[in-house]
Amino acid sequence: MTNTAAHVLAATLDLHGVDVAYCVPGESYLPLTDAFIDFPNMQLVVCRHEGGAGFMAAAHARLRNEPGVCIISRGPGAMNTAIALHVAYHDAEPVVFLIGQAERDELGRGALQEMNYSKTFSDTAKLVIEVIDQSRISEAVARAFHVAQAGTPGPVVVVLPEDLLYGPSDAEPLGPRKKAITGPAASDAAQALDMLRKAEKPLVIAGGRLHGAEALADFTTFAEEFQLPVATSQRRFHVFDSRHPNAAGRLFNRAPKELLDAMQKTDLLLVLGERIGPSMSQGFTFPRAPKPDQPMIHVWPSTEEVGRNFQPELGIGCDPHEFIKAMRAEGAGELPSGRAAWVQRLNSIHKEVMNWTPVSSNDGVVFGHVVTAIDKHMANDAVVTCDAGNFSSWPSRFLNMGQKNMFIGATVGAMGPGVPSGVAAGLSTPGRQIIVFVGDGGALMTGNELATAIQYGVPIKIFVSNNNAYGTIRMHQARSFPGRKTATDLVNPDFAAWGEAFGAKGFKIETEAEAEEIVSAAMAHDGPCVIETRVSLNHISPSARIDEIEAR
Ligand SMILES: Cc1ncc(C[n+]2csc(CCOP(=O)(O)OP(=O)(O)O)c2C)c(N)n1
Ligand SMILES: [Mg+2]
Repeated sequence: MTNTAAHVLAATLDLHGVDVAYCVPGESYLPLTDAFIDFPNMQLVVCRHEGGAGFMAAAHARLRNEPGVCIISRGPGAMNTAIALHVAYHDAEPVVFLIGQAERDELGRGALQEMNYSKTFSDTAKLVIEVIDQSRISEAVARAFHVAQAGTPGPVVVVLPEDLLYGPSDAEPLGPRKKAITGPAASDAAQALDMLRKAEKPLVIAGGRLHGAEALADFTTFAEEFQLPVATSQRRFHVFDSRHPNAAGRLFNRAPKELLDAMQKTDLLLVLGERIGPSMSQGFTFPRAPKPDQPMIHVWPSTEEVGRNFQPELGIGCDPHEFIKAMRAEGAGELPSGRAAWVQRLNSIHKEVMNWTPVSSNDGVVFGHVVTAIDKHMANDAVVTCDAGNFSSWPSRFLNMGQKNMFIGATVGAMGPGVPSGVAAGLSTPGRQIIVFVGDGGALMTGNELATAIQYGVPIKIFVSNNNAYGTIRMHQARSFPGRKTATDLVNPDFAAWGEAFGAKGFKIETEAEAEEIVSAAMAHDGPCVIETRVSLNHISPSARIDEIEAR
């Protein structure tokens, strides 16, 4: 039987194990939305903005360690999702974007909503596949899934002309290609082992390519066996338990000086499963680019990447879990006698840094009161999602995380992923507690996806830190242009009422004294909640106050 190309495409998604895809529908791909009806195993989630749909697909990729799927309409829809492509590219998330296109016989005339995706996404997609013939539809989609995951993961765009989707196709639906698992070469493994055994003060910086219960458990055992202190990289805090005695802190944006000073005494950096971006590396200073101050082993699943920005002593382009297995197979042997004390020293600084001494302010609740209350009520497998903004510095610093948790936020610092990622957590890995952190700025960028949460019954808890400002930018103004505040004040809705209008339960925290009780009530509520905190703008982060910055 001859099917439409859209049907073959849907069958190919099905063979790839896709059970949830995120979309905003468009007339440019009607046959594909229709084909989903014949594949009841695949849930097509309808979102409110293509940026939201894209963020959900990227969060799916992180949650499940497999490609997320985002289906959107041509031109305007594609432009709305551009932010998610940018995030997926920088954050190395495998996402397949299926995007509509004008009809083939009109291309080049400036047809309705036509655009050149190869040009537009040349900087934010690993690959743009323009499907030109319906006989090649399954091949194109299978290639997209493969390329999205291979080496450094990232987004792949598949361009689908409208007429092509309606057209007949005899193409055989294709399943996934087996993922190549790469291990370290024997000589590299031997060198790494030697370096790890000899170092007096090694330090592991662990990142988001360490994924899944088995890899993370092996990682913990590896750190214990080899007496390694472990720091986690920006917004990948769950890869090592913050309460473990080998925990050595978090390398979020502007990590505390006392921690960095201690870490910099390391004589061997092992950067494991992280690409080493600007935030985690404190602006390419730790490790320093291009030549790190310390000997460094860099393990990341692409040989191209391990020497691109840095000159590590040893760059290994392999799966980080395979590296761990190779080290554990040989064993730690005899380690320098001072290692335990070194681990303990970093751990004690880490514990100090995570221990918040409560402070108050006369211009609103200091957000630390809310975050420490959340810490007490957070499930050990909760998903925590986060927008960008200074409010995020509180959970980044004070919220404990274990390996069953997952922290999702764009390392590239985009506002907007918080609420959509929370929705994806409920749909891609259902049954978990979902805690979302957003500012008042970010809440009104993509917060409308709360409607999607309500529509699909996702019990998302959205904590809005409301300082009536694009506070981060206000802080930068105080630093660069003291006394000249502009374009950062915001007049906001009542966020608790905003949440209620969608159908969530609204809460408002207006004093620090009520933080604990309201957080407890919201966490106990069996359904979606919006918890607005009227926060201090002045106490913009755990380490910065705007009045102090301005006075300097
Ligand atoms: C999509 C996007 N637009 C703009 C920025 C620049 N930016 C970074 S933080 C910030 C303000 C965030 O405000 P809010 O969400 O209220 O958090 P706050 O900083 O006040 O805690 C802005 C505008 C960005 N990172 N991402
Ligand atoms: Mg704000």
